[in-house]
Amino acid sequence: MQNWLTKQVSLNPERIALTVAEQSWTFKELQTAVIKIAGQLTTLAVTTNQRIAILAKNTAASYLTIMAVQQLGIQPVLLNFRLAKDELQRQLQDSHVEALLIDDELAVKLSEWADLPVKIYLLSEVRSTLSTPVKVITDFSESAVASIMYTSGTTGNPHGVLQTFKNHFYSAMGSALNLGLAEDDRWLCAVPLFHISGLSIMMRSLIYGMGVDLVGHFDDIAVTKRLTMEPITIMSVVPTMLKRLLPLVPMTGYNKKFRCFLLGGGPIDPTTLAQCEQQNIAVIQSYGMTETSSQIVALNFADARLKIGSVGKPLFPVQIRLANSEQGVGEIELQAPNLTVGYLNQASEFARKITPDGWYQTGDLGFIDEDGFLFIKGRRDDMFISGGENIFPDEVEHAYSQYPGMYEIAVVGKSDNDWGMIPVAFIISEGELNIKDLYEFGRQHLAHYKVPVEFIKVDALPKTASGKVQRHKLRELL
Ligand code: S0N
Ligand code: AMP
Ligand code: MG
Ligand code: MG
Repeated sequence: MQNWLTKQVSLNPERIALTVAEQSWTFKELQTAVIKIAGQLTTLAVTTNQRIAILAKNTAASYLTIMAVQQLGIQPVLLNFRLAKDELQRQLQDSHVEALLIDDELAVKLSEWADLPVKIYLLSEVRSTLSTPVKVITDFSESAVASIMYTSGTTGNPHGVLQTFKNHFYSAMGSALNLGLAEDDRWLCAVPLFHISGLSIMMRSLIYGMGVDLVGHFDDIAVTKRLTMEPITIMSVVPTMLKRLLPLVPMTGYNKKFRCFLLGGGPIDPTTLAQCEQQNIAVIQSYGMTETSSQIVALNFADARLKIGSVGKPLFPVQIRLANSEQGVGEIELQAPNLTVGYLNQASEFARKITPDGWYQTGDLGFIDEDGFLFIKGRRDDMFISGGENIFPDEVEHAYSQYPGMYEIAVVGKSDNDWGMIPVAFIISEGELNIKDLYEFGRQHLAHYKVPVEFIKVDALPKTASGKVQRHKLRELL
C-alpha cells in the first residue's frame, strides 16, 4: 500500500488530523511537521540504525516523532515511562537500539537515565536541529515492522512484539467494521501511545482519515470537560479510567456526537457496567492484546445492552476457539491477520505459543455462550492487571530475590476497587524486615505499579508436591 500519511494527504489534506489542547493540525500540516522532524532526526544521524527507542508521554512532539520515525522506514521501539531503569535497560539491550528519544515532559528523569546504554536526545533538542531534506518511504509494505512494544512473560523477561503495517491495517479494519465510521469521528486518546491501546488510535487516524484528540495526562475532570465541550465521538478507556469518569458524567450527558467508550485492557466489574447502563453511557467492551495490535473481540452497538459482561464476538478478520475446555471454560486461541509475526530476536518464545495446527495461545481463559459471545474467565498463568498494566508475579519475586534477608517471596493480585488488582507479597524472612525499606527497594527496581502494597510475613508457603508455590491458596487467604 502507498504510505498512509501520503495517501491521506492526497485524500483529505484539509481534514483535522490531530488536536492537542488548543492546537490542531490538518493532515497536510501534520505531514509537513512530520517530515521536518524526519529531517532533523536525519541531521542527528540517528537514522542509520534500523530502530529508534522513544520514551514519551502523550504529547504532540512524541506523536509527530513516532510518525516521523515510521516515515523513514525505521522501527520505533515504544517504551513505557513508568518502568524502572533496570527494566528499561533490558528492553534497550534486547532491541539493540543506539538512540533513545526522550520527551521533554520526562526531562526530570534525565539524570537517572543518563547512563542507559544508548545515546539520549531530548525531543526539544531534535526540534532545535536543522532539518535535512529527506525522502519518506513511498510504500508501507505489509511485512514491514511499524512498531515494537514490549510485554513481559511468565518467565519475567520481556518480549518485543513486532507489529507490522499489515497487523495495524487489519486491526483498524476489524474495529471499523464493528463500530462503523462517521465522517466526523474524532477519537480521544488518553491511553498511552506506548501501549497498543494508544498507538492503534494513531494508526486508525491515518487509515480512516480521522481526527485524534490527544490528551497528555489522564485527568478525569479535564477529560470530562473535553468530552462535553468538544465534538469527540469515541474514547478508548481501561476500566480504571471509566470508573473515574462515571461519577463526573454531566446530567445532560457528553456532547451530542459522542458515540461510545471503547473499553479494554482488563476485566471490568458488573457493577460499573450496570452503572453505565443506568447513566445511559454507551460502552463497547473489547478484548485484545499487544500481540494482536489491539482488540480482536468486541461487542457491537446492538448487543452491548443485551450481553453486558461479555467482550463480544470475534471481529471480522479474527477467528477464535477454546482449547481444553472444561465445563465450557478453556484457553482462548486465535488466528488473525493482525496477529504479530513474532517477538524480536526471540522466535522460539513466540513459536512456543503457537499450537501444532497454527493457533496462537493467548493465556486467557474464556467461555463462549450459546449465541457465540465470549466471556473472559481469568488467566491460565498468574498474570494480573492493575489499571491496564500487566503484572507478572515472577518478575516481582525475581527482583526481591536479591533482597538481603529474604528467604522466599510469593506475589499475588488482590482485588482493588480503583485499579482492578494490586500486588501483595507473602514473605518468609530471616528476622523482621523493614517494610518501608522493602517498599523502597521495589520502587528502585520495578515500575511503581508492580511494587507490593502489602508484605505479609508467613512461616511457610503452600506448595505442591513438586515444590511449586500454590498461588491460588494465597489468593484465597486474601
Ligand atoms: C489509569 C492510568 C491513567 C492511571 O494513571 P495516572 O492517574 O495518570 O497516574 P499518575 O498521575 O501518572 O501517577 C499517580 C500514581 O499512580 C500510579 N499509577 C499509575 N498507573 C498505575 C497503574 N496502572 N496501576 C497502579 N498504579 C499506577 C503511579 O505510579 C503514581 O504513583 P507513584 O507516585 O507512587 O509512582 C494509567 O495507569 C494508564 O494510562 N493506564 C492505561 C494503560 C493501558 O492503556 N493499558 C492497555 C494495555 N493493553 C492494550 O493496549 C491492549 C488492549 C487494547 O488495545 C485496548 C485497551 C483499551 C481500550 C481500547 C483498546 C483497543 O483495542 O483499541
Ligand atoms: P497486553 O499484553 O498489555 O496487551 O494485555 C493483554 C491482556 O489484557 C490480555 O491477554 C488479557 O489478559 C487482558 N485483557 C484485555 N482485555 C480484556 C478484557 N476485556 N477483559 C479481561 N481481560 C482483558
Ligand atoms: Mg501480553
Ligand atoms: Mg493522576
